[in-house]
Amino acid sequence: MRTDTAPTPTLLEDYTPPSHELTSVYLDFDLQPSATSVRSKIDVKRLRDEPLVLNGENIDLRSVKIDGKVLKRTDYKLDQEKLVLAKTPESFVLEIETVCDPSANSTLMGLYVSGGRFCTQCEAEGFRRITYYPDRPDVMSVFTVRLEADIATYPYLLANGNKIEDGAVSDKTGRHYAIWHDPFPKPAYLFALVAGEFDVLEDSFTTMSGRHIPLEIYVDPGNASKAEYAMDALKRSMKWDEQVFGREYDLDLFMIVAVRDFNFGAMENKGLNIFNSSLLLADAASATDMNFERIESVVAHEYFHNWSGNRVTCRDWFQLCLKEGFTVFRDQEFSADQRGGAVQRIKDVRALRGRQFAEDAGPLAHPVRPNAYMKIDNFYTATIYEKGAELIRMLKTILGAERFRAGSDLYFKKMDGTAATVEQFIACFEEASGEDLTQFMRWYEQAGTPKLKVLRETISQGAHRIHFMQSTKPTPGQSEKSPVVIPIRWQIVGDNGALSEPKLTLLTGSGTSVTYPRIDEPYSVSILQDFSAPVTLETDATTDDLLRLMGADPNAFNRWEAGQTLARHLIANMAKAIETGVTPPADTALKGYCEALKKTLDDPDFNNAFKAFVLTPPASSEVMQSLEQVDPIALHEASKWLSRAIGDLLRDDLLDRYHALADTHDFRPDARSAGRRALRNRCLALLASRQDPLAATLSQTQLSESTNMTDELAALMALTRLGGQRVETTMEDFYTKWESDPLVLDKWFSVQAMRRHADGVHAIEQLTESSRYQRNNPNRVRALVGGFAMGNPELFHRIDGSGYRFFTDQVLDMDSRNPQIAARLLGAFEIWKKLDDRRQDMVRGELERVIASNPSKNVLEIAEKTLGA
Ligand code: 0A1
Ligand code: ZN
Repeated sequence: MRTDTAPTPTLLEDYTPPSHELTSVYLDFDLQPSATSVRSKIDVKRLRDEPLVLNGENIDLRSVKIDGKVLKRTDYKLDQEKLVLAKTPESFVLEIETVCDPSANSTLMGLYVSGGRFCTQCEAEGFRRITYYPDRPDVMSVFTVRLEADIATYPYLLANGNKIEDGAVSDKTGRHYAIWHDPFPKPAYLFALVAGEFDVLEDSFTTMSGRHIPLEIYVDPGNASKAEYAMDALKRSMKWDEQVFGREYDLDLFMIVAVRDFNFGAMENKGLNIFNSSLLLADAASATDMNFERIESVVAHEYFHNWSGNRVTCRDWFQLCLKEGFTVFRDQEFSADQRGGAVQRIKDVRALRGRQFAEDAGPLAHPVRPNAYMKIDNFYTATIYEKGAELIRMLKTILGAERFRAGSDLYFKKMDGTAATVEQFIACFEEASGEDLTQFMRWYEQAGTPKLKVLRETISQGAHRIHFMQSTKPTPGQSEKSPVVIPIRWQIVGDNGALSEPKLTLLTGSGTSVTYPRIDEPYSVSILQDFSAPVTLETDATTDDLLRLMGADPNAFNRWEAGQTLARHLIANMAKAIETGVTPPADTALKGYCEALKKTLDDPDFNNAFKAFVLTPPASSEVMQSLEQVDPIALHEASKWLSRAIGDLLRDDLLDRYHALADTHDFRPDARSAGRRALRNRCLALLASRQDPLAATLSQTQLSESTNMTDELAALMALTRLGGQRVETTMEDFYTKWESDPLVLDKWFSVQAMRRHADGVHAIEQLTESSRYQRNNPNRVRALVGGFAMGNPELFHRIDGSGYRFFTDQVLDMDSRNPQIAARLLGAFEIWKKLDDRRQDMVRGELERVIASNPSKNVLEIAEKTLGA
């Protein structure tokens, strides 16, 4: 919605409790694609003598009644955003009738139509597009919902809770209805309905107290077998939450529905999770191992929300991390148990560094619990989710597993059925553990990634001291920073492994030091093992230290980390050399680095998934964070240079390994098989980076012979990296082969977005205009426009500005239909202050153009903040 008045932010300090309580809500939907009528009947109790404010957007109000009496237009105030009843009785029945147009709803918030089916998305503020309602998470109520629709087009009618009745509508031919009741009080953002034709995959789970729960996954007709992996992941999640957190499922039925048009990944609506089909459907032929892995973790995430989010919800949206940080932590722990701790930690830290650290160091930095926002949709960020999860992880590290579990048990017991705050959450851990967590709260309040500086000093008789120091740079709106509590896990490591037990030091002030006795052999210190805190590290470690840790650190995560640190230095140095036009000196560190890679590759103690990560240097976007300002193309060249150098120095090993890891049995999506494919395809990618002719042959063969999407896509990407005339026909062949599978076509669009094109940005522009593109479908837009901005530095950062211009045009085009997605895309400019001056000027121009175009509130907030206006 466009607004001419300056929008005002919502502030945490302005929070006031609800003025009215809704004891029960009855909703009656007459579902018609272009005019759905919604009648609500709500039992209301006044808590304070204040007006009742009901939010509403883009809906037609037909009538309002109090205790059966129709209100006159002068009895209430109505504007574009709310309906206000100034005076209400102490307790009364409120009835409201509205009409909305789901078929014209391109925002995908509220009630909309996707693939001819009705579905909803109400978090965070979508329910107000369905009916007038106090659309805030601390207003919880018991919902009963009646759905009515054509039986032929909409054979399934689903809503939250348990179905209590269904049948034909007696006086209307061809219409049927269903009534659903959810006994657990919930806020409106957890409401959901779905109506349409589906295939259903059915299974069941018996809970720890012996309750039999039918499980149903609803998918497009013909896709049921593609939901089998999700079903398996769901059952494993249900079991895991019982065993690890003591949480049992509560309703009589659990349903998941897959939809193709969805703004986010998935949504935890009570008893009726709705998923973006890309995070639910998978089979060997059409989905990659990464897809399987994501499905497993998102199915778990949404299921875990049933307790951390639904049974205990958030008082207001400033507390979003309460459910998201905690639930991400829970899904990470689940994945670690399913797939191996070290590898999972590497994945999580890569994601954190890639997205959250960039956010925390840029113009959009905000605390894990922010204190102001324009559009809450813009705050579903890596900081709230991923940094939020790191805070919970630190809490567990500080308290230890047992006291952490006791705190979690207490939280669920004490806060069940309420809308809670971060303070209440932390208080439960304090009560259960006896620890004072006052200082820990700073992690929630302070934005920015703390820097941990570590220096070694030799003291008397060869003994050593390590100094740990912390500092955090100012972030927008927060110039002063106080020390946070940083748990640092460290250990002394010699050439043959551990020389001490791992220790945990808590840094609470700006600095502290620890001492350790003389050691009579060369050694290094492994710091921040398993990434014990979300900080950046600055140490005095030399190349020799990093090489020693790469080869001997008993902490697998830190072995990987040492390699990443070394690679970051190599890439940054090369980028500087390219930028300034000087030839870099022959680097002995490079040789040592590659030898260490080879040693890991040959080490039988490590699994293939781990080896694949060790052989993957950090992305240039990550290296960018450690630099002040850089020419992004030079940085990209430097990153390619390192992959090429690894390919050159390890060519024979990579080739041998590629052949040795060939598949011998049918596809299995388990972690071990996926690790094998990951390492094999990593070898292929490194060979392709050196333009090895053999890599072309291997990729061609792999492309034509593979029976799974992981190998097929890896081969396709290797071929696009190798370039040459055959790329165009290969891409076309792939398209034709997968023409009827939109999820695979999204992959095709991503490859197109990220590859080199002879005619530059124009090629991407043409793709947006082709009939193959679907500009209303978020997955497709993310694949092409998002893939271009985040994954094609050569074109996006073109010095003629054509990449930035094209991208901005696409954001503005999207904004006219779906502001949430447009605002999210625009986040790609958050790194602009790291770019060279010339590019900064161009990005500034684009951001100013966005602001001048009268964009949505979502886009305006991101553009202004990015610009620093
Ligand atoms: N709560 C969901 C995802 C979600 C994210 C953003 C939304 O609106 C702005 C809505 C839902 C989850 O964490 O899975
Ligand atoms: Zn979530």
